[in-house]
Amino acid sequence: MALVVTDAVVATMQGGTGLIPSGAVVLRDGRILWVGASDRIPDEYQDIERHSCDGRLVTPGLIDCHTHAVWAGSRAAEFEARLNGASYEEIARAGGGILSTVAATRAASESDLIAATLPRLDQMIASGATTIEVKSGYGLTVADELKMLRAARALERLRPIHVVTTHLAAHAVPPDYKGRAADYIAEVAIPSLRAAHAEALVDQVDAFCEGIAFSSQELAPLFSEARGLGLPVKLHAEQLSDRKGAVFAAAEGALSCDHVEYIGPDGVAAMAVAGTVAVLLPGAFYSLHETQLPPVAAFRAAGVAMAVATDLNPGTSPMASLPLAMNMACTLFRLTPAEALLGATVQAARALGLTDRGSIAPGQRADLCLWDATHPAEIAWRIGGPKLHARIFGGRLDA
Ligand code: DI6
Ligand code: FE
Repeated sequence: MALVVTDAVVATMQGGTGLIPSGAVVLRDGRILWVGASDRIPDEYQDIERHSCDGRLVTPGLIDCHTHAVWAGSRAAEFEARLNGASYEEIARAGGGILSTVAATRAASESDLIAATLPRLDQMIASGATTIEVKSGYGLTVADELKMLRAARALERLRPIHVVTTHLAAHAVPPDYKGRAADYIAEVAIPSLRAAHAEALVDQVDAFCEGIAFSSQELAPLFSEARGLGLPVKLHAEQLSDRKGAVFAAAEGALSCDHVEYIGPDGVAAMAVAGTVAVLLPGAFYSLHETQLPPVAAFRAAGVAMAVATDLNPGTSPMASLPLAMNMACTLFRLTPAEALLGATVQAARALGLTDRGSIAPGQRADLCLWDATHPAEIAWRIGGPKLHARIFGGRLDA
């Protein structure tokens, strides 16, 4: 299988957007072989089938590095309650919020969960995603966490998408462990991680470090278990308050700290030293009517890479479109359009510990997006993004 994409505005995402105004990309056997000017395609590739982009923008396939895409049930009533004055934390403490999705997810079978997820997955694909991360965290028993991870793994067999699975049993303390968070970690989170790893269901480990969830002290045994299993860690840190989660996670060598609106200078410095990526999730900020902005200028000054993701979930970010998240990252957080696109490609790959995708360069996976656009800034500029003209997944055009 080989294909040459020609007459494209190619955003290679190497050294910024790395724009090639009239570019071509040679693909073979699921990999990128060559990228350069359309009139410089080497002779050895002259016989390969060509697809003209007629001047359209081509980017790497987008990478959504933070989603809770698998869930059952609805949170529309909670949305209304919040508009009537209840806060996200009040609802959570009263047993709603994440725990209401837990009840619905426990009641669903694996195939129910897959069926509920596919329409959301199709929206992500239609918006340009070629790799997505999917977390567990709405099961909170060993069996239900495994069921979620199996459903997440199944998605890859049903659609042209790469799925990175994340164990997030430390998302909330279930009612039967109320006030016993450390026991929950020991009796459910760690055993479910071991079982998921034994079944090859888990690629990385995440947790929610927050007043309504877990402290870093409670999470330490889980992260050390992850290390023992050779699994990378990441953390929902400083979303609603500064719990010093980023300092803890960076010291554990975390791939990313996510949300980070309330992070302090100590957290930023720790992330810079560890090379931990800041994953910005403007959909949750928007939905929760947050006013505390993530310290974008401090991340830039410290050289902390910033990724952008949807945080697709029923509570705080019912949003499947990465281009919309990129628009929000620019409008709400003041990222530049180039930073937002880097955030959904190069930096998102880093946040997942993946080196084989995120840019258009020889050796990278042949996952590309062809947009009805002519400049990379258009993806973030248009609210919801320009139309995806076609998608190339594993070197195959699936227009
Ligand atoms: N922070 C979030 O924004 C999501 N999880 C988390 O730890 C929200 C999940 C939910 O409300 O269902
Ligand atoms: Fe999240």
